[in-house]
Amino acid sequence: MEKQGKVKNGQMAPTEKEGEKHVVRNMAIILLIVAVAIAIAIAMIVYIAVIKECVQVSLSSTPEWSPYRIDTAEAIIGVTLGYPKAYEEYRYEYQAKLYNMNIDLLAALGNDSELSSVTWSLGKLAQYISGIVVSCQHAITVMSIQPQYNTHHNRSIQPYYNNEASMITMACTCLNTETSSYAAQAAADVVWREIMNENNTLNEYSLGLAAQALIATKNETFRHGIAKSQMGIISKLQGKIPEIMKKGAAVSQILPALANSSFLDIEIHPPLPGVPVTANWTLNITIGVEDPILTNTTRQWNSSLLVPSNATLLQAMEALQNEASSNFSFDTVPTSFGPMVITVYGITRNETNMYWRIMKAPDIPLQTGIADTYPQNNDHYIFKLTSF
Ligand code: B12
Repeated sequence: MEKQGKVKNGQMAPTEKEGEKHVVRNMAIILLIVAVAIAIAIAMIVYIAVIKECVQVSLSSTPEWSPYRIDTAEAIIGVTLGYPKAYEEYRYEYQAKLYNMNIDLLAALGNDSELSSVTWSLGKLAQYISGIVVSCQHAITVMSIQPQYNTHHNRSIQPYYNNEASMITMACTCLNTETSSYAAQAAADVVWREIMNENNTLNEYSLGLAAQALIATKNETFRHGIAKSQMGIISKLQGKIPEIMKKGAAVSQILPALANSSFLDIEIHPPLPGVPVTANWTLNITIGVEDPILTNTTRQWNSSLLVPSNATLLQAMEALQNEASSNFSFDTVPTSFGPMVITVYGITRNETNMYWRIMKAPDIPLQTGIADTYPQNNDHYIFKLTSF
């Protein structure tokens, strides 16, 4: 027979068994809370370790900033948002990337408020938005982006459109007008649905952008979607950080997302102190142009150029182009490998079957592009229009 509970203060007092049950339940709850707290602490340690490894890889591998290196801008944005302490902890490496970046960005916006020139092409909305935010030019219309969204959001959602929806969410959230807020909400819903879709095929880049977009909305209902994207990123980064974090785009899309921030938060970071201008030196260089295909042209320039120490071939070519007496000119397009030469001395290659091959005289093809080649005194380079 079960023991009956005693009457205490007019109420049934719990039996000994019930009392034991209470103690066990309380212990279980306490253990659960401790386990959850430990799990959260471990997750935070893992996140911070991953973020720090990403920052180190990015800072040691991203080329220094120059107006054509939008990938460096992306890396700086990503590192700053993902790990604001980077400025203190990796001061030298960080500053090396920052050279003139802000000034160039503001100058570019001043000359071309929609950053429509080819240098800023490739749909680099990340820079566009950051540029707007950093330079406080909120009045610039991002409305031009909205029609893109309207045309796309009725189609089936491909990962590509998901990236676009993420960027539109951030752009329209940044604008913060009545119409743009509506567009931001609609775009954020697209992003959220794709994240919650168990069969989504988003890679770490798209997951990063998606998380940033949802973070930017500051809408609590997206919290689960944000956490899901972050966990997806962590699992995709496993063992691949050294490879992935070499790309500025990866740093800017992934790091802020892991640190619960978005491109729009760039405005909360105060302007950073400038870096000293590097000393100039004189570089003697010969640059030749050979076009046996379109215009049958051969030209050569022997010059002494004033360039920063350790200048790239790109910087030397800019210096030559800027010399009043030289009629040398060239043009490039941004690519994932940096600026690619498409025009020399007014001759533009036909994209479908030609390129400007760059050789160290007499005929050794360069193994890197003009932004990653460092000429020595008396070097001779040849740009030869070549069919493929
Ligand atoms: C195909 C190819 C080319 C083609 C591209 C044209 C075309 N319609 O396909 C042509 C022949 C033009 C070319 C040229 C050069 N290339 Co190339 N090219 C490649 C290759 C085999 C594949 C690139 C690709 O299609 N990627 C896929 C597409 C989807 O990605 P993408 O980013 O949009 O591709 C574009 C850029 O890669 C760009 N591109 C191609 N090569 C280069 C090189 C540089 C320096 C730049 C800035 C851009 C660039 O053209 C692609 C098409 O638009 C890569 C090797 C590889 N596996 O990556 C080498 C590679 C990128 N090229 C290389 C080099 C060195 C050159 C040249 C500098 C060679 C030279 N001495 O002239 C020139 C560029 C000169 C210039 N004008 O600035 C190196 C770059 C190394 C580096 N870290 O900088 C690579 C990695 C080969 C290697 N391992 O040495 N290339």
